[in-house]
Amino acid sequence: KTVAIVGCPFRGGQRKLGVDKGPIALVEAGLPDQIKELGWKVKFDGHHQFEEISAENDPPIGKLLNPRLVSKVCKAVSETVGDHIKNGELPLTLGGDHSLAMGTISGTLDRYPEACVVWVDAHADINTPETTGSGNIHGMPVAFLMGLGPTIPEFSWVKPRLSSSRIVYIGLRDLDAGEKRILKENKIKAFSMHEVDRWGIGRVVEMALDHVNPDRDRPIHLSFDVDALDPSVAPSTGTPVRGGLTFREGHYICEAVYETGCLIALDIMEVNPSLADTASINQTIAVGCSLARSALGETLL
Ligand code: DIR
Ligand code: MN
Ligand code: MN
Ligand code: MN
Repeated sequence: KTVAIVGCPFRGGQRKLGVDKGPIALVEAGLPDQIKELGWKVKFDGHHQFEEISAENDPPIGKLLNPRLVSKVCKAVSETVGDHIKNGELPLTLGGDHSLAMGTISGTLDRYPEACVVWVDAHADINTPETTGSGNIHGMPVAFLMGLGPTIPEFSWVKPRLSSSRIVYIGLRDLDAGEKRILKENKIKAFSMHEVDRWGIGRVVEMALDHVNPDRDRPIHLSFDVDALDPSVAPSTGTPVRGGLTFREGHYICEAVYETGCLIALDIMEVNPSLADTASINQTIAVGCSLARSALGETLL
């Protein structure tokens, strides 16, 4: 069993500086060695080097910001993730902003068309190029993966293969009006913080997995945006939203997904080691590492 770390120092899917330093910080904090201690072989040969596309060569397409850059980076990431899965390795992608999941999940679906996605986030990241208010593509990867919204030739490599029944959300609490409509129209299962409060995280994860993976026989791609956690737990992230998951709730999700034995790809996204004081930054980096460890088999006993 081998984990392949895919470090993605990328911030082009949103406007804030610093999230491209997330993967570097997670690795420098010792994540590769921590994963080795869990009994995995770890492959990491440096962070992804992305070719630059200068801003003047990448004007907006409609409202989309940095569209050619995001597309090119995500395409490269999808190939890398797909290759690791083909080699029998479990790709752990470190973001970077969450637009990268367009790449990671495309790579997963290339190898496992039947895979399901557990998306843990304060946000649904399902705006289309038409519904987006911000133009930030990190708010849109799920729409691209599902083929919602208009066709953008620059993103034609993204095959619309993720069906609405194969994704489930946990942790939502900050959706745009268009996103709420899209979730309803497509009958997408979502457990917001309201459901976490009502049922508790144990029942929520069980119901979430029952929905996307009733017989626990489908491969699972876990895409974890650290802003799903409460800002008191993960303060150093680009779009913190109060009322989030506790430290234990976040880790419980990872532990429960690991326990299924179905995890085949993992994303830890939106750690931004520049948006707070040193203590908060270190706290957020540490939590990024411990979420990854929990999803890879670390137990409390
Ligand atoms: C908002 C915020 N829905 C947008 N999305 C964020 O820009 O589309 N996603 N922050 O992580
Ligand atoms: Mn996100
Ligand atoms: Mn988010
Ligand atoms: Mn975000």
